[in-house]
Amino acid sequence: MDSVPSQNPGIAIVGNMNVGKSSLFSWLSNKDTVSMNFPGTTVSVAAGQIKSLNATLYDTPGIYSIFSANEDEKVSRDILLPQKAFKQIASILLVADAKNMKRSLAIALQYAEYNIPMLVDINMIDEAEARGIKINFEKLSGILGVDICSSIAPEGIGVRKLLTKLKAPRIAKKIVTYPDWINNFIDIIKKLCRDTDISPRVIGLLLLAGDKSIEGYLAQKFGPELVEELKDLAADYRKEDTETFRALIVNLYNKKAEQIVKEIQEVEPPRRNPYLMTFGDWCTRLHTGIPIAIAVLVLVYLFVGSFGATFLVDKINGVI
Ligand SMILES: Nc1nc2c(ncn2[C@@H]2O[C@H](COP(=O)(O)OP(=O)(O)OP(=O)(O)O)[C@@H](O)[C@H]2O)c(=O)[nH]1
Ligand SMILES: [Mg+2]
Repeated sequence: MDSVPSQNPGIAIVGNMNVGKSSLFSWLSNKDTVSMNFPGTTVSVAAGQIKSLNATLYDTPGIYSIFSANEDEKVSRDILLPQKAFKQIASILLVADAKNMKRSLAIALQYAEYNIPMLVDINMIDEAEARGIKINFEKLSGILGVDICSSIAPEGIGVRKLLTKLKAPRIAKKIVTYPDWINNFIDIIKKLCRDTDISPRVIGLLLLAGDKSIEGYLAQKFGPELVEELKDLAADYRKEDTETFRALIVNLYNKKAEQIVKEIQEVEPPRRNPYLMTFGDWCTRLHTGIPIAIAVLVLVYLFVGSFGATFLVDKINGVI
């Protein structure tokens, strides 16, 4: 891999849709943000500066999978390839939704394949807590091999620690196991495509998925002949069409993510008073609810009629 430029590197905020990426972006970057059109698309990407790190931060659209062909999602993946108007991405800030760790980890495992230093921020911890979701951050850090932060983005909670941890993000472990034929194809890529800006593993996976952006990148770097050869080779290895491959590979990430969630997450239903819960149930049932309503009315009558109208009025008259 090419060495990471030390002067004003790029940091990409990535993650699923609606997880709080843009909210965090506004806390992390300075006020002078600009909106930049991503080459070959109608998608705009917000760019801002993180002064303390001397880095440019990019806010990307939400992504379901790096193998999606959707224009918005393509941007969140292709920003990791060298782009003229953008700084080379030296690290990734992956924003996860604490309420939906399976979906968030599935995408984290995919970005891990890029071999670009990554920091995972688990956002929306307020909403997760309200649902009784407890996440073991330390265990997750051990499994993924990266630091884990947490935040409540709209309130800026967790942002300071995030900035500190962004100084030295780590390269994630590669923990998804692929079938042998995929590993064999990746080995060929390792031999044929040297000194690439992203890892040969992800190049191999994207070629098998029929991704046009990676074909364009390789054509520019190694010439169109090699790309045609690699495309034919990918089709031979894959046997099925690219859509079937994408479904297979996304399923692998989802399964691994599900397995991790079982190890790192506990869900405790919010504790409620059992007596109050039983009383609430009685109130909502017809045969118990009506007597309760009558009893409440009688109590109100006794309170207002006997205590208020007789006792209190007599007392007040006595005082006057
Ligand atoms: N309760 C709570 N709400 C949050 C948190 N972070 C973000 N939100 C809310 O979630 C919504 C989506 O936040 P965004 O920052 O736009 O999310 P995004 O990831 O940029 O969304 P896309 O760009 O559409 O993928 C907004 O209404 C935020 O106010 C959080 O930590 N807690
Ligand atoms: Mg956004």
